[in-house]
Amino acid sequence: MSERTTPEGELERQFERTVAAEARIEPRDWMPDGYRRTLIRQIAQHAHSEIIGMQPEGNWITRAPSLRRKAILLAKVQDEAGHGLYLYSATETLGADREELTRNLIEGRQKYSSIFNYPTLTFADVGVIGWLVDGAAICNQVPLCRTSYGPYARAMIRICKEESFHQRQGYELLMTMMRGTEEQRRMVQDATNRWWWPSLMMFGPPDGDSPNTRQSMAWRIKRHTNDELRQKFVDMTVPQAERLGVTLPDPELRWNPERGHYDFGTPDWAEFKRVVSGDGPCNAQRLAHRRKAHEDGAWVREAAAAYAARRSAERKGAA
Ligand code: FAQ
Repeated sequence: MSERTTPEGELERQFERTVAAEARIEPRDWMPDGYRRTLIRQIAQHAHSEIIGMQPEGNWITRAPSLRRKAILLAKVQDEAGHGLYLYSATETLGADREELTRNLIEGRQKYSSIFNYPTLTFADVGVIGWLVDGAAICNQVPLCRTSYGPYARAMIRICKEESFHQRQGYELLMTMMRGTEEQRRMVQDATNRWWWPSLMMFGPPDGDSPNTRQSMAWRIKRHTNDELRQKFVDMTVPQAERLGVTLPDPELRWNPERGHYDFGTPDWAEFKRVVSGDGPCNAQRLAHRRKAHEDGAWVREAAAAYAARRSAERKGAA
C-alpha cells in the first residue's frame, strides 16, 4: 500500500486541502508534527516577546511626565500582558504546557524578540517604541490574522486592534514632543536614531538566511517573507517620519521609482546575531527581572493550585 492511501496519507491530504482552501486548521484537526512544532515555537516566542516587552516601557511608568501619560502607558503595558496570555493559551490548544514554556524562557532555551534587549533612556523612547516597534509589530502581525491555525489567527485580530492603538499613542506623543522645546525635539531624534535599525531587525534575518520561511509559507503560517514585510514597514514609515520632522538614520534611504519602493541600507546582522544569542545590551537584565517576577509569584500559583484542589475535592464530596 502506498503512503498516499494509508489513513495517515488521507489525513495529510485533508490537511493540505484545508490549508490550500484558506480554511483554518483547528485544535481537533490532524496536523503534521512539524506544523505543530513550528507553531508552538513561533507562538511561544511571540508570547515571550509580549511579556518581556513590558519591561522597557514599564521602566517609565513611575516617571511619566503627567497623569495622562501615566494612565496611557499603564494601559498599554497591561495590554501587552494580555497579548502574552492569549498567545500562551493558543500554544495550549496545541498541547504545549505553559509552565514549561515559561521555564524555557527564563532558562534561556526559547527566544523572544531581539528588540526588547535595548534600553529605554528617555521618555521619548516610549513614543518611539509605540511608533516604530508597534508599527513593525502591526506590519508583521496583520497578515497573521490570516494564518492557517485558527486559534492563532483569532488571537491576532484582537491583538492587532490593540497594537494599532499603541502605535497611534506613540505617534501622538512624538507629535506633541516635536511641537515642544528644542531639547524635546533632540530627544525624539536621538530615540529614533537608536531604535530604527533594531526595529528593522524585528522582521527576522534576510530571506536567504531564514531557515523557517519556506516551509512556514507553504503551510500558510507566515503569509509574507521577512524581507517583504521589512520593505513594507520602510515604505509605510518614511512618510510618517517626514510628517513628524525627524530624520531616519540611513544615508542610503531613497525612493526608487523603478521598484516603486524605498531603497534602504543593510542592518548590522552581526549585531542581530549577538543580541539573539544573548549578548545584547539588556539580555541579562531582562531575563533576571523575568526570573525574579516568576519566583516572587510562586505563592500566587501555589495558592491558586491549593484553592483549585480544595474546590475539586468539595465537588467530589458533594456528588
Ligand atoms: N528576535 O527562520 P526565521 C511585539 C529567530 S511582538 C529574536 O526567519 P521565523 C509587540 C526565529 O525565531 C514581537 N529571534 O524564523 C510589542 C528563528 O528561531 P529558531 C514579536 C528572532 O519564525 C510591541 C531564527 O531566528 N513578534 O513587538 C528574530 O520564520 C511593543 C531564524 O529566523 C512575533 O513574534 C528576532 N527579531 O520568522 C510588545 C511575531 N527574528 O528557529 C511590547 C510572530 C527571527 O532558531 C512593546 N513571529 N528570530 O528557534 C513571526 O512572525 C516570526 O517568528 C518572525 C521570524 C518573523 C519573527
